[in-house]
Amino acid sequence: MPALPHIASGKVREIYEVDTERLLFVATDRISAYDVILNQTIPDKGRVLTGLSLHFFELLDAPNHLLTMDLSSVPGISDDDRMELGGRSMVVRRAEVVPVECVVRGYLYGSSWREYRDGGGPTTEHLPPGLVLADRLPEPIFTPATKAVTGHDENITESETRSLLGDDLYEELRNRSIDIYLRASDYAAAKGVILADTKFEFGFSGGELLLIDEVLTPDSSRYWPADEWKPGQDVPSFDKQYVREWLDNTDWDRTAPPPDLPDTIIEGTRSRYVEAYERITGKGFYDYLAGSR
Ligand code: PZK
Repeated sequence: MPALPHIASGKVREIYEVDTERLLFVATDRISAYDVILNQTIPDKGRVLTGLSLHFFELLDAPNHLLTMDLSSVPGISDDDRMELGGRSMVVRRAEVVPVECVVRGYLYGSSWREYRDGGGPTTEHLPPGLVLADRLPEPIFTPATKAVTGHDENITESETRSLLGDDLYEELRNRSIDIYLRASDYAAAKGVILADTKFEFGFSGGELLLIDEVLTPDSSRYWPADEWKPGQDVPSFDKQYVREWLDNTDWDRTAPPPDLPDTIIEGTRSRYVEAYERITGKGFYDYLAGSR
């Protein structure tokens, strides 16, 4: 997109280099479902996610990589780029990425539920017996993962993580991650939303440990409408359930290429993202858009 050196591509995000100290972190409108990138984009999805990250960076007031949303400070951004990138991009402080995904879980779901059901694994070391799918945990647990070669995250034990990072950094990341999870989940609960789990990334810059990447977005977190949560049952996710249900009613085998999404499903998915932004932040999405251009 912009005429800046490209540093990295994620499934739905891109990173460019601004200078030696700064990166441009861009959330695209791409969407993945069942780990496959769909053929269609969801208009405004990247701005919804960036707006949510911005909201939580401001709310949490924890040391983080955000420098500015103002792209006029970035050399090499054309007016066309600014139209395309505005509201979906953050100028961030370049950091040394800690090679561990800091996952915090308050509920038993996803890969952790599967480990638990199948006799235990790295994420279930500290869990009592007798829990059911989607149960609330007695207290939030820190369940780090590493990027595996497959691109899939691989859960690792506490002792593996301590060996990788050292005890001091392990404990710092665990304490910070759980503290942020507790604050964000209390905040979400007041809006009728359960923050089931979330993933943070951290990096070092100038000797300081910073929260980096996106924070508390629906792509990095599992948000549930509180009134749809029932222990023992699957819980529909806020944002992606609608597109998943449409995909489930096709004959798609969940390997690439996925089927094309009809316009009605694209539009329905977009409104669910916008609704998630408005419900979680309590702010109008159109006000965010107006302020971001
Ligand atoms: C960084 N990623 C993951 C995210 C991708 C890859 N502040 C930072 N400093 C240095 N590196 C990173 C960050 C951040 N955030 C994050 N990779 C590098 C990632 C989005 C898209 F392709």
